Amino acid sequence: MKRSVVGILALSAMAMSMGSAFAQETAKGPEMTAAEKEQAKKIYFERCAGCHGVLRKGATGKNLEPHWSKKDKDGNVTEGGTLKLGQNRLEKIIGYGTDGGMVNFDDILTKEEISVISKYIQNTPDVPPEFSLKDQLDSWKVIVPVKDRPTKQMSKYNLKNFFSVTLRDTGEVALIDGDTKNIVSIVKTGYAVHISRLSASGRYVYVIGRDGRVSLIDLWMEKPAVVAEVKIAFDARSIDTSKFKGFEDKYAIAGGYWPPQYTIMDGDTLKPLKVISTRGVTVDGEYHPEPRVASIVSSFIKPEWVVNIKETGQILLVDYSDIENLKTTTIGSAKFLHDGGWDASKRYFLVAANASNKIAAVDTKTGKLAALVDVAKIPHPGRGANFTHPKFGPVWATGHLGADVVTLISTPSEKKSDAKFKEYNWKVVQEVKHVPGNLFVKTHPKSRHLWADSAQNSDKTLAESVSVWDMADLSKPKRVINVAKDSGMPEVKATKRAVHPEYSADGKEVWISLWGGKADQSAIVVYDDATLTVKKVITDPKMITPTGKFNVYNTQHDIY
Ligand code: DHE
Repeated sequence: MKRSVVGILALSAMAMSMGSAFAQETAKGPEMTAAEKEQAKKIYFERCAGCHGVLRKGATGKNLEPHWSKKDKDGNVTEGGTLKLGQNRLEKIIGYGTDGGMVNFDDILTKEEISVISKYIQNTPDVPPEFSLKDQLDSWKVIVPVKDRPTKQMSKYNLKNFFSVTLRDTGEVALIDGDTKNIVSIVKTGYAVHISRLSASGRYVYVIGRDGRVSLIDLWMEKPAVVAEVKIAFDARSIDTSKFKGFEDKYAIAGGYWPPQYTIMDGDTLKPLKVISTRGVTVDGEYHPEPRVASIVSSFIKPEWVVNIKETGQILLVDYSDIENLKTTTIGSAKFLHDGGWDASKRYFLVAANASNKIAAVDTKTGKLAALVDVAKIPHPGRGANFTHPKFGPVWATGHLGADVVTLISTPSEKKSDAKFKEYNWKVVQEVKHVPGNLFVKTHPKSRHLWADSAQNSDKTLAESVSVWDMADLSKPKRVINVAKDSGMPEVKATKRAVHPEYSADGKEVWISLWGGKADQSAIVVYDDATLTVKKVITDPKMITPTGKFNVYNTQHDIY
């Protein structure tokens, strides 16, 4: 209870600080009281900005500007902005969702909240302030200086099999020992941490909150704890570290949604060193004021980060060998870049251009676009899944939010024995039947199974279940596992979304989160990958809204 109050206060403070520099409203939307506006601003940040953008120009979600309109080739208006849609229609869309991929919010927001947010989006968008290097330095805190940190691991844990687990709505991360399944430590972080990434050495966990707060966790301490913190943006999703030989643990990089920029930091203190704006021109040649930083990954081939810019569709290769004289290669791909992962060789990074229904593959060796592959509606791979297909050789898999297939794309391999598969490279070689609403797919080099959730499916039973295929014979029927039932937790009205399969370090277990209501005790269900039976249900009163889970070894080495 105490924790969630603190979280709400922090958010309100942030919403207020953003509010101080907001522009005057110009659209004549419905009248709102100051209290309603504050309430709506917070809801918009927490629930809407991720898909629709702070300036509401649209990305994964539609444009939500009051006066926006879409015209056909004859100049007839085919779709209108929020003012044209009006209060009643907006309330229905927000409450019940749409076939176009908008999820329903009637189980998350009250009727009154839906009414307030519907009014808010008929008014001109607020423009939040910028966040400079100085602002970032002012927020920077080294809690345990490097000289006071351990020089070797102080505990006896098998750190390789630790899991960093996002407790979304409490603004915390749980560190769980994968061998015993005990929660070793719960650390306070930014709001709704999005991802955890590991330093090259596997010693540090870097996490980023949606509120842009980066926390550095030192696993070598007797009880792992946060040793440094910095705020790099008001709204953010991505983080990674420098992994190229000679730069291990030297730098970290985090990407902002608002302001649209990325920050390069010291790896072991998080001191912000350099801020680079991503505002610029889309692949269609139009200026965009809010090109947000989506996924970031560290190359193993060069001292470079692959930084994917959502709205412009530009993939940046940022060379960190000399950050004073930063060199960046800009590769045009397709708009609305989101999440992605490496192919099996770790030479190609495949990223979903989700609202373009494409996967872009960048060759990090040549620094060029290798392919732009058409896939089904709204691909959402997480980091994807790599395996050797019996007929088509090495493939990378992505699921979809808007379509009922898991798509397999053939990826190049330099192995002589794979030369026969070259003709398939960068082609969709198979679409495996699934259901819409799939967020994450996962496998492991030692496994014969491919796992996929369906967490965003509108059917409660499907959202609470995962599907598993035998990769040796994908024509065999998939096994559908009801994770909520397997957990033995009491049935409640709110959907407990089964989300984000993650393997243990040895590839023998698969962990699935049950993402329940924001006040409900929830669980992680651990399956034996060979038998597909429950091995353990990890639950605790503090286990609230677990979502992403990141196994230390697999995340450190990009194994998926
Ligand atoms: Fe995510 C990855 C953005 C909603 C859980 N998510 C990512 C990445 C981006 C992103 C850019 C890639 C980061 C990287 O690799 O560097 N996510 C967004 C959004 O903009 C969006 C659609 C809306 C929002 O408001 O945030 C969104 N994401 C969600 C959720 O609602 C999820 C399911 C639950 C949660 O915790 O919020 C969620 N996203 C995740 C997870 C990953 C992720 C677990 C990392 C997957 C991995 O295995 O690497």
